Amino acid sequence: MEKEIEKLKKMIEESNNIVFFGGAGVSTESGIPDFRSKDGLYNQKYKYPPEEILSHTFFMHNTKEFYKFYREKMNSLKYEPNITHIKLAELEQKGKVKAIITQNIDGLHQKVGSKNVFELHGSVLRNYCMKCNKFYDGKFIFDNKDEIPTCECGGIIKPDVVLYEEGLDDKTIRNSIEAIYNADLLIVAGTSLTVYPASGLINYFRGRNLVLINKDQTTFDNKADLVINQGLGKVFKEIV
Ligand code: CNA
Repeated sequence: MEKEIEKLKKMIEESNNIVFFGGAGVSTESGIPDFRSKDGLYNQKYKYPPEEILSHTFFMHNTKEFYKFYREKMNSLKYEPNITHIKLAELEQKGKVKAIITQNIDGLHQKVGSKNVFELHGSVLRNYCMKCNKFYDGKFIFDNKDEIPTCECGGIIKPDVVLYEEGLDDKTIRNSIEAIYNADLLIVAGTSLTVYPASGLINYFRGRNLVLINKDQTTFDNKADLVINQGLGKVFKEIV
């Protein structure tokens, strides 16, 4: 592991256009469970499978049940950024990291000061009325005592989160592809790379080094120049 981290440090030193592509594993050390680890949400028992609850159809037809799960499991306001978020923000400040592309919806990269963050799956911190489009912040949704949060116009409020069956935002995808295409070092971390189309974006990488950091193996490991099967905190605390 030491040798691998030394290798990563050297790659970071030699690179001036790093892009970080992350998933739920980036925030597990903040206390937010991921989906597919053994203690992730998909391995816990609910009345409905989480994939079903987090779908557009379920939101439209079982809004009350959706919000019950969503408030219990998706409230990132309670959590703080960890060492990985912090180090990435520092690397951006130094001009090394040019973009963070995240599948996370928790807003923790921005909370610690990262600026160029592309949120492929949206954010729990943004919510809009489905009727008049009025904006509501995360606190409004998570602190709301109503079973279904409703706008002053009477419309139902929906999180700006990409649910299953919904498409990704075009501009976010274009920006992400451009960032990945121009990167000389792509660090892919804390993602099982099983959610499409997000995971397909890393195929646009043309740069020198592709690094994969994940506790478990992924199907992309054989494409990488360096694979580190380790917790992210352990790795990033070594990165200056
Ligand atoms: P996933 O499928 O749950 O995979 C997470 C991966 O991270 C797994 O392969 C784990 O082995 C790995 N992992 C977990 N903890 C660590 C760690 N400390 N260090 C290194 N690796 C670790 O999650 P993906 O992001 O791949 O799937 C995409 C979904 C998950 C997106 O739609 C997200 O919106 C969704 N999600 C987001 C959050 C969040 O915003 N924090 C939480 C849970 C799920």
